[in-house]
Amino acid sequence: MQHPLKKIAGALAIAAVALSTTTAMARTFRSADVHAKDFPTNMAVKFMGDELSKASGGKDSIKVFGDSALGSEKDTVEQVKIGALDMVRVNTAAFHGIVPESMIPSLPFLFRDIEHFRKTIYGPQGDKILAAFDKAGFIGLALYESGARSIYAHKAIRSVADTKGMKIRVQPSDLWVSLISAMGASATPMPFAEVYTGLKTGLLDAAENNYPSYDEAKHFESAPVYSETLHVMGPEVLVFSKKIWDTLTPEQQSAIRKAAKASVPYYTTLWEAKEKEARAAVVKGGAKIIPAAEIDRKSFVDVERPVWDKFANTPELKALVQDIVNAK
Ligand code: GTR
Repeated sequence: MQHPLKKIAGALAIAAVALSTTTAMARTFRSADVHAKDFPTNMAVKFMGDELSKASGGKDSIKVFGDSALGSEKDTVEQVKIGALDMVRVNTAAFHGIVPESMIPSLPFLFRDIEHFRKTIYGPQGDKILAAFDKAGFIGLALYESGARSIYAHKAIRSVADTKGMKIRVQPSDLWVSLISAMGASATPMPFAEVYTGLKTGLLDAAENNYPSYDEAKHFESAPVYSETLHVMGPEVLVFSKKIWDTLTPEQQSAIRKAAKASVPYYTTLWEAKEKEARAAVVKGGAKIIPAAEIDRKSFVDVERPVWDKFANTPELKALVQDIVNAK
């Protein structure tokens, strides 16, 4: 017969295991963003939080901090790296110096159109890019489209010659500096939250972004001509701190991954509507649009091709570029 104490110890051990697998500590994950609360990126992370909350019976949730409240993209990426912050949604540009694969979708004129982008970035090539965040200490959860970026200034830009000598704000990234320098312009790296003042004070002649950011940050007030150069379609990325991830149960980890995946189609619908709405809003606010049909795209493509070779500079990165280019 089993000793009564042994029996109790056995029961306790079983109870402890049950406790550790079913009662992971309830968590509210904090996620940072530079955009306002109602911007599609934040709405997507909020949606993800609701999904996660449902999946965990109300235990796990996400709180979004928008408007650069926790700092610039660079600052918040650093906080996530050391485990001081759980999550962050940034443009892939914020990872160019940390995850080489994140540079690839920012290569100028890489995607033929949005269908080409979706097929690859929401497909196997995007999965490869997300997986690459792991070795840098991040869990890549989702990539979200960001439309195409175009240059805005006081004057129209119709060919690359028009950008000569202009001071153009870029996201802090070597690729971005090279890309704008290749146009013959002078690249000024600066966090997103400072661009409004930079344009207003004349420190900058121009900046570049998609319609929703151009509208949200009111950049059209001082740079009212938006020329559809459509030079980069680099996506947004949502990452989780690997330091914190490793403290979670496998159940929590898979619920987070699942909720992040579910947020992508939700985001895409919001984004499509937002692009149209923002384009109309800037026109209403006084902006003038130079449509893509009036831009000498070839003049830009010709100067930008060397940027591909400079940054896609390993056999693996070159293969990834080729894989995207070849996707039909
Ligand atoms: C936006 C992007 C932001 C930020 C910003 C910028 O399109 O959503 O994450 O990267 O551009 O230019 O700094």
